[in-house]
Amino acid sequence: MDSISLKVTDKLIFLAAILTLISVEPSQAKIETVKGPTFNLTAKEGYITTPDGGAYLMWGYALNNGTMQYPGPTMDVNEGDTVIVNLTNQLNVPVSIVFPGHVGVTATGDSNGLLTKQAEPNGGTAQYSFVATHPGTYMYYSGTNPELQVEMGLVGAIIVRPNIAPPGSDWAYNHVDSQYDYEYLFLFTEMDPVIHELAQCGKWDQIDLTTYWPVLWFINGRNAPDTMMPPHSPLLPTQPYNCLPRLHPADRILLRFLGGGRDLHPFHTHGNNFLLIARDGRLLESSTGEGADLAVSDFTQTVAPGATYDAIFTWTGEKLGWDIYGHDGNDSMEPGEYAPDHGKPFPVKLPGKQDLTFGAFYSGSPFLGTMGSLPPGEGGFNINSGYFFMWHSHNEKEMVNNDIFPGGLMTMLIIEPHGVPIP
Ligand SMILES: [Cu+2]
Repeated sequence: MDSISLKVTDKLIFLAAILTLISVEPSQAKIETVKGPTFNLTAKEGYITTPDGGAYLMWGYALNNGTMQYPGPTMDVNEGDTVIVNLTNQLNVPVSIVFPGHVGVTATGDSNGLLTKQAEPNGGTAQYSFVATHPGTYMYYSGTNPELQVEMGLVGAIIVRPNIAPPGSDWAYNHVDSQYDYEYLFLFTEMDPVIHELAQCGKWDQIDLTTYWPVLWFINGRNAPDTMMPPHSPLLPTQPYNCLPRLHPADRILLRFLGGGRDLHPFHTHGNNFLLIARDGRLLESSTGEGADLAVSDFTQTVAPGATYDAIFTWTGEKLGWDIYGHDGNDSMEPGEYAPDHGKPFPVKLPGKQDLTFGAFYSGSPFLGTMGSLPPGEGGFNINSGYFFMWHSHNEKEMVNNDIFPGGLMTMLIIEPHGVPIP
């Protein structure tokens, strides 16, 4: 859908929640990762919270025997690295890790699982090793009873950095087509709370995975509006990662989409199409060295379970119909300004303020970086007078938290005026 109309009461509750929860300070623009190539993970239990007031028992991969986290730490390695992952198991069932998309994974461990070596319960260990031969976006997750263990939270992302990007330039793959200014992680999962409630009560024998019925949806382990809260919020000690993409006009941002659950998640970017440049850690090229010549422009990416996708998104205000800076013909152009619209007047007479439903994201002006007058008490979140676009699942049942709309697979893209730092 192209616009979301909320009942006024829903909207007020939603905005009040955002204003209460979100710091106006921006989040980081690089995906927060842990540098490898050696990682020590511990499978342990803990609790996460959801915006509807829920708290759920989870299993997660903790870094260096620290706090359980959902999802697991985002591993960051370079092409050619020999990656070593040491797993210690504090749970009371066997666990393991598989690394789809990597070849020649060697594993040692306490026991043989169906897919890989396992760490036995209550202190068992396993070790996995592989050479990261291809740059790209990957996942890791439990290869032991994954239907249950991935649901319980044993899943995370791996980023393999290419080795030929020029110094000071960020590329996702070994080609300039994958160059980006900022990158953002979108690891999608879903949850059936009944499974977690039965687990919390120790009623493992009553868990029926064939009646799986998710009612909570997550980006990087958080549901909207928590997706927009700062990373490492003290309110969410086991959910460290947020998802709040930001860019200036004409910047290129890399979106790393990962299907961590069991359902398809069609993720929709408002504001512009994206260019899908890679799937499952492979550039969409007709032959090696061609670049992303098979890239596809689209407005929704259906993210399949187990799959990963890399997309480049940019935005200039082209075809918006007016100069986003509100320049007259004598001003010099801003970087990334869409030239044919330079000096164009805003074509619409804005409605009277009494006819508008205001909100925290409104700047009071159609022009980027310009704060208009707002009634007392309105605005406040849009401190840079940016443009906000809702990004969300196009499977709109996934935009709730336990049937409470809006929530779930949703966040905001912020177009920031030039000069606003995106760290
Ligand atoms: Cu929409």
